[in-house]
Amino acid sequence: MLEARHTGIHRPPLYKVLLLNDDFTPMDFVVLVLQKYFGMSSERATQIMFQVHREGMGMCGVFTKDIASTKVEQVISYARQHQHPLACVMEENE
Ligand code: TYC
Repeated sequence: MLEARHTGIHRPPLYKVLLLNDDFTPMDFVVLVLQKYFGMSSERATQIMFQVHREGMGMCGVFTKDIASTKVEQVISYARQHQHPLACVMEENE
């Protein structure tokens, strides 16, 4: 049988994109970011924003490496354009 370990064919590693809490970025800006870059409804975006606000961190989605790093760049660049310190990182999805 052809197994992945023999063929060298594997699923691409996936990466979580995470938002981190801070004391300065306005709540409505975070909701807007989640809608604009992650296609969330305003209800879902509000849930995730409050989760980040309460727990310190929350997941925006899981993507391949290139897509995840593009999302992180877009979020950070948009936040800086608006002078907000919002932090967004990616992490390998074990
Ligand atoms: N803690 C922020 C406030 O009280 C809101 C916030 C939520 C900021 C999520 C960042 O990723 C974040 N205005």
